[in-house]
Amino acid sequence: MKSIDILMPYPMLPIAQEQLEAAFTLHKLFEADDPDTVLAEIGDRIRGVALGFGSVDTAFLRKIPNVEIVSSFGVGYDHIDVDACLAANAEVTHTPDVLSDEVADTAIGLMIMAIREFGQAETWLREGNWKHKGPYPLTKATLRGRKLGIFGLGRIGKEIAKRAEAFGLEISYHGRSRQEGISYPYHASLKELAAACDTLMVVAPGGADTEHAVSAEILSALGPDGVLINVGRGSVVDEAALITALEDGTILGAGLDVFENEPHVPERLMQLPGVTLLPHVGSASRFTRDAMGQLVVDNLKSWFNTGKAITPVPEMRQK
Ligand code: A2R
Repeated sequence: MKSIDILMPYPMLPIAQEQLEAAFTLHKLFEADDPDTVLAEIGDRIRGVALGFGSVDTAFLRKIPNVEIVSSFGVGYDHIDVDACLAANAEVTHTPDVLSDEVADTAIGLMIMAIREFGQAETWLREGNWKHKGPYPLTKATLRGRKLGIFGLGRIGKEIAKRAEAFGLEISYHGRSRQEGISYPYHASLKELAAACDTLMVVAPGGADTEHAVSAEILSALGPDGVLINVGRGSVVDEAALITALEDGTILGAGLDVFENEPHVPERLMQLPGVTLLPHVGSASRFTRDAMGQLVVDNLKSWFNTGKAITPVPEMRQK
């Protein structure tokens, strides 16, 4: 496969970079002094893209007119214009399943942190308050008796539900349709789900269809004991509406791993005491990130060896 040219626009983990370098002719665009000039020179030869970061749109695809496959790192692919890839006859792959357990662990950890204020309690200890002022105040909220509403009961959502069952939480969900063989109650609208639960877990994908789905109206339906957890995509939540809802007590708290404009987190959000914030670490262990990197490599190798990718995005199966 050494005769096959692969483009890597941004750095990737060693596990991916080293294997791709050994198997293909790898062009590391991020090492070029002038990436545009390099791309103009080699663009026609590129047959595959290993995408760890950055977006893919029509303008980019025009620079690599003979591309056959875009192998993307991560399960979400809202940064890739799939219609443009279909029009360019380019396969798109992602890395589902291998990260589901890790993200579900993060979601549960974040939920408990947000509800029991463990981040704030640790700061209390580190700042010497325990010794000088006494115990950390009792938390307003508890996990006991909580009703968990999952927005996006997919691969990750189901792993979250499995874990939440062990914590004794009552579970229901919303998605575009009721799922067969799932016993958790289904709510036909997100508003109905928010009204029925007090802990809303967002694990739906980003993109135009879900943009700002969690609006002021949804937060109001969630109510004053409500806690919002987001491990899906920042774009799904109207961040300005969320800040207002937290400030005026429309909801109780939030645990966020994803934001609208990463890595920028609004100052007003950071000032709020009842909020737990993580820097998008859902899948970020070496173990899981290596598994994702390996799948990026395996998709490319499979495509060029057999003409089939291992984990194409769903839209590719419909073509
Ligand atoms: O709507 P359904 O029944 O196809 O359920 C999917 C749901 N979903 C949506 N729900 C409401 N409105 C939408 N426009 C919409 N689009 C999708 O989200 C499905 O149950 C769930 C997504 O599950 P999976 O496709 O299995 O994705 P996975 O691996 O759980 O990852 C979810 C997201 C990623 O897209 C990243 O943004 C993040 O978690 O890492």
